[in-house]
Amino acid sequence: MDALVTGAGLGDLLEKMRSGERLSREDGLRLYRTPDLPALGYLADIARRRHNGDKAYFIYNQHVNYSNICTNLCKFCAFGKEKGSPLAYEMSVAEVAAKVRARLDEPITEIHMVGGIHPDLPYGYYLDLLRAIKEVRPEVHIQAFTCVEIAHLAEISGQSVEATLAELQQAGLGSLPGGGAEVFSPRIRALTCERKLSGAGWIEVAKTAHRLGLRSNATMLYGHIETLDERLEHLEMLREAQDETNGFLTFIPLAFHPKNTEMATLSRTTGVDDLRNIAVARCFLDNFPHIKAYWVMIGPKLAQVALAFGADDLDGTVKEEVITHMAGAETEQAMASNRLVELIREAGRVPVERDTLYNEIRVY
Ligand code: V47
Repeated sequence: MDALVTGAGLGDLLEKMRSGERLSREDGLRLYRTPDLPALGYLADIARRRHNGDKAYFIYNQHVNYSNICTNLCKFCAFGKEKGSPLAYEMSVAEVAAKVRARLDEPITEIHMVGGIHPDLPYGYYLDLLRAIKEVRPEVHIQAFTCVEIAHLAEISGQSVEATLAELQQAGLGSLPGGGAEVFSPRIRALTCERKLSGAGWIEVAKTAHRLGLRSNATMLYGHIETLDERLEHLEMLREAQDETNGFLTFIPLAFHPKNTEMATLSRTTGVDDLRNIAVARCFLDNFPHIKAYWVMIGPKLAQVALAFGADDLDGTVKEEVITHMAGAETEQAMASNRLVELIREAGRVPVERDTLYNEIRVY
């Protein structure tokens, strides 16, 4: 296998991966550009093994999207709708509580809850959502509100991001999901999501959360109009932030789904690019403990293969995925836990059910 990597002209990077030496942006570009996917996968597997050994993770989680009403209306998003649109919805606190209550007989350990940037829901609504979920399911970990939503909540609460996060934490918030990061480049944000919190703003909210002891995830929405340089700029900003706070748990590359968006003329991502993003992320983000292959976006089959290209996590049961399905995802909206176990085992890894913070719940 070493010969494969040397033959691809990546022998120096093999040395770097083995010694744990940090990759430069130029190294990252070479990895993105190599046509030799098996060589790239081999390099990423060295890094994956160092971080996670034989283990691959999944979680028993439930997604809840309290509202799709959004003032940002990003061009790549099919989920967000203007208030008054026939497809717009918002759930009351009681409705969200009912969604959680309906699955009390399932061993769910995490509620993943995000929504749009709503023009007029009051700050108290968000605190009540957290409190209501905790009342129905006291043990559950609530991973909710992207950095973009947190910045909005700080604005409507009239407080600093830090004070807002502390209050949300008090009401039951356990950690932040990785959405809303998109591509940090100001060029991409101007072209695709001009009203959204800036990349630097996103990083600042994440770092503030980390300083309060709240862990968070990070994502990158790839496969639209971004360049390879812009992908690496994004990864480098995450790596630098992680050097400072060590608060990120996992990185999740999100494959762009064009259907029903304002960018619907673009094609879907390819399998090669999906694997490449996982592998480059695993090689480049040397300070991230986990890399997730989100089966909803790349399909369970490719997510399973991604376990040999740097990923160590398949996300989870999900239960009711909306955001990607509005944009044309053809995957199921939920996955049985025994299927996740089988996918992992067949890939030669030890399946581990984890909680949000990667504590092991059950080793299979
Ligand atoms: O914030 C929006 C992205 C995100 C599209 O933290 C799209 O563990 C693809 O962040 N095609 C939501 N992506 C999903 C997300 C997530 C999912 C699973 C796990 C975690 C985690 C986070 O999806 C949005 C946005 O960045 N998105 N539209 C689209 N058309």
